[in-house]
Amino acid sequence: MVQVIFLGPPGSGKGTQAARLSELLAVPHISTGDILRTHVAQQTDLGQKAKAFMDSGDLVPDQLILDMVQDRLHQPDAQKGWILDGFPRNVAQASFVEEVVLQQKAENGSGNSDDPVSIINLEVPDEVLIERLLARGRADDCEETIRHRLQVYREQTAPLIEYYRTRNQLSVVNGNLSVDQVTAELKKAVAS
Ligand code: B4P
Repeated sequence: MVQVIFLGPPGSGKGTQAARLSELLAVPHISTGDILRTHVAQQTDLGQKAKAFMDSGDLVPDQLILDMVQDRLHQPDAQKGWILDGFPRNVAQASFVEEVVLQQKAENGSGNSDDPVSIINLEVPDEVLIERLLARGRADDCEETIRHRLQVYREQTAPLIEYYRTRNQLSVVNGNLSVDQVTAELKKAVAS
């Protein structure tokens, strides 16, 4: 069972690389950012609640995110594996993933139940992140919001790096290479 989690700051290439690995490994790419942006575009109740947090660069509250991810992970295509992009982003979300992994392993029987979850941390220097995001120019890619997202990342998401490192689950990949070079490094990290 392929289970991959992408950590890394905003603009580190999580979305870019998760989409490529999803094709290569034939498992769904589940991006919480993309799901939230679809809700915002469709003006659902969740989208209307999430929008202000996303516009300011804050994390959307867990009580909104966890139900959304739960729904997605229960869809049939996610029963054989998944690539999570942008989730977990804090300790509460990481605990939720552990519960899901245990539950899916129990449901899948003993066959591949010992396959480890690959946790990938894409490392890219701040100045490169800011340059990439300004060039992308999404609604939340103005310099003030980018700096706030980086601060939120350092405070809430970066502690997960230590959390996974101490569990020997973490692979660190240099994200400051060409897109193809990063994909090549990721293939090695996921295979090992
Ligand atoms: P996300 O959608 O996750 O966005 P991101 O972290 O900024 O982008 P990512 O790292 O995926 O960068 P990408 O590959 O696109 O989050 C947006 C917002 O949603 C958050 O601020 C938060 O409000 C909310 N949210 C999402 N998940 C949440 C959660 N779990 N809990 C609470 N809130 C949540 O790459 C960026 C750019 O770099 C692209 O233009 C790309 O082309 C370029 N690029 C990529 N790789 C490159 C390379 N190797 N070389 C050169 N350029 C590259």
